[in-house]
Amino acid sequence: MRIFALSLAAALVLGSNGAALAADSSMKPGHAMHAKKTMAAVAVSIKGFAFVPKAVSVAAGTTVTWTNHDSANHTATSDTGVWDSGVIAPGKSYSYTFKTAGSFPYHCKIHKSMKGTVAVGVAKKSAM
Ligand SMILES: [Cu+2]
Repeated sequence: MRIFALSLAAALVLGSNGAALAADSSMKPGHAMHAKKTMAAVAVSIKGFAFVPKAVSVAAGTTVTWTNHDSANHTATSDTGVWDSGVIAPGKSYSYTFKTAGSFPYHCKIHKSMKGTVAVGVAKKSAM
C-alpha cells in the first residue's frame, strides 16, 4: 500500500496521474470524495459589516473566495501581510489560495470591527 502511494505521488509529479486516479476512484468512491473535498473552494460572504462565516477551516491548497453582499466597500486583509484583497466593491469578490498551513487572522481595512480567521490544515497527499 505504501509503495502504491509513493508511485502515485511520483505519477503526480510526472503529470500522468489521471488514469491511476480514475482506477483508484472506481475502487474507493469514498476516497475519491475526500480527494475532491481537499481541492474544494470555500466561500465567505461579506454582509452586514461582517465576514460570514467568521472563521473557516480549510485544507492547504484551498481557494477562499470573499464576496461582498453589502452596499458598502470592504476588504479582506491579512493581519500579517499574507494577502490583501484591496477594496472589494459591492457585488465583487476576491480569491486567495492558501498553500501554507497555519492560522490566518484577517480584517477589513475600512471597518476595524470586521475580523475573521482562516485556519489552514495540512493537505493529505495520499488522498490526492
Ligand atoms: Cu468593511
